[in-house]
Amino acid sequence: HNMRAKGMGWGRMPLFVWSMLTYSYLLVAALPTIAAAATMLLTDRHFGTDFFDATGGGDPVLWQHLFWFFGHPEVYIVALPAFGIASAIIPTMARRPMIGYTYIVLAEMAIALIGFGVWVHHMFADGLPGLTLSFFSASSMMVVIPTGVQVFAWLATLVTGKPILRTSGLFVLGFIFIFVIGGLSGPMLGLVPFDQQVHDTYFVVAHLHYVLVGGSMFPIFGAFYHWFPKMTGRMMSETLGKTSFWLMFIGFNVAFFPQHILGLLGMPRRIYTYEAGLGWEVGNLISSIGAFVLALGVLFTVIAFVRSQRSGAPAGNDPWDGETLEWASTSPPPAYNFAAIPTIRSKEPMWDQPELHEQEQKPALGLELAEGHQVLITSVLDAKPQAIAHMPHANPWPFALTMALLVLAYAILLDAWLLAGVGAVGTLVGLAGWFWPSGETQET
Ligand code: HEM
Ligand SMILES: [Cu+2]
Repeated sequence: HNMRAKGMGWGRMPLFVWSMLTYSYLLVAALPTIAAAATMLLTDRHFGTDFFDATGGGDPVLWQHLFWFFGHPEVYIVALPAFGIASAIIPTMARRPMIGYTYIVLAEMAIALIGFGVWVHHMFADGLPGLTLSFFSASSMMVVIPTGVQVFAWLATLVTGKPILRTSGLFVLGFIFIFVIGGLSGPMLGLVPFDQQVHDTYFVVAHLHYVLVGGSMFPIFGAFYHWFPKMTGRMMSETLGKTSFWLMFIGFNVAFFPQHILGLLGMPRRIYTYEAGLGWEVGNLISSIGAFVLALGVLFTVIAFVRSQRSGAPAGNDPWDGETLEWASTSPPPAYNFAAIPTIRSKEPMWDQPELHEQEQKPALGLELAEGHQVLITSVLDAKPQAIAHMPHANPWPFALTMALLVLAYAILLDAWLLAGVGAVGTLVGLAGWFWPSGETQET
């Protein structure tokens, strides 16, 4: 709120930023549950508590509740940023503003909210009371509405625009296609009698790959092609990119569509090998072939990446004629992004404010950002520039902290108490180092 450009308000925020905002709240609300559950599991395993152990009066179903109370919101934590990526690429690709901006924002918030009320659909085969199942079946169906709103807004924007099909756009179209199929198997699983038949079969594996790979991996590849020129200043090869897309798209569907059928034929998941002669051989063979094609597709993107690093054409500030502000700065942008933060008067500033295409902007109130990690601090209500803050530089402490935590967690798992002590001390040192006042962060 106090670090924004003048004129930047709720109604002008890029949809990608909206999705990241919604995602952040979801993350903060969902993670404590899994942290608590994991700690309880740890004390069950090592310190003799019985939270989840029926022999000591605990309840394993409690574990499932806690896990899925985190787990279902988590699938939207994965999906929301990807929805935001799609909403960022689609207007640039369709050459027109997004249709239903407000509805997309509201839909994402609705998804985040409803997402907290559906977790029991992962426990339909537990033998819970019928009324419970009906409630969670109904709430699961509700998610379809805001998800549909988004899909139709994207499609309407594409249909009424003049789309230019680049690699990033192909990945977004692939995302919509695959995600919609996953969005169809989801509500099927939300039907209690159907789910009790296919729970823990490959039908669920097919569903989760359609929604997660389609809903997250494809948009992330699209984002990579869209923003790579901005991040590095070099273009990626469209030929390699499009080849990569088609191999990935075909490979993905060949790999995962047959798993729907395998699931309906009763093939259970979470087993590493199966007896021959159960009728699942052909489906699995096709699936394996698809997996290799998918991997080959990914390889093409790796090649495109390496080649572009070495010899990609210069990208310039705005290779796609994009509508949002990042295309006004150089590629790659300086650490402080803009020497003078521009004033925003539109949802698509780069299309509506020709002055943004000129190199030099006048600094507001003589506050010019010039070097390193500087940001402009503005007043909360009307974004008046007030001060320049110097943000800390990148340092190794957060990484050191994570490594120490990793050692600590594994040491406890393995009952290696000496190592656990080392990990604990390392964690404390990491925390102290990270938060030690460095004198770098200051306002002028
Ligand atoms: C209307 C939309 C959706 C509905 C009604 C739905 C419903 C379900 C149900 C009932 C299951 C449990 C199946 C079982 O184990 O028997 C399931 C599993 C799963 N869903 Fe969805 N789903 C939807 C959308 C999504 C989305 C958008 C994502 C991710 C972005 C997702 C990710 C998953 C995952 C990862 C699993 C597997 C969890 C496991 O390991 O058991 N679903 N879904
Ligand atoms: Cu779920």
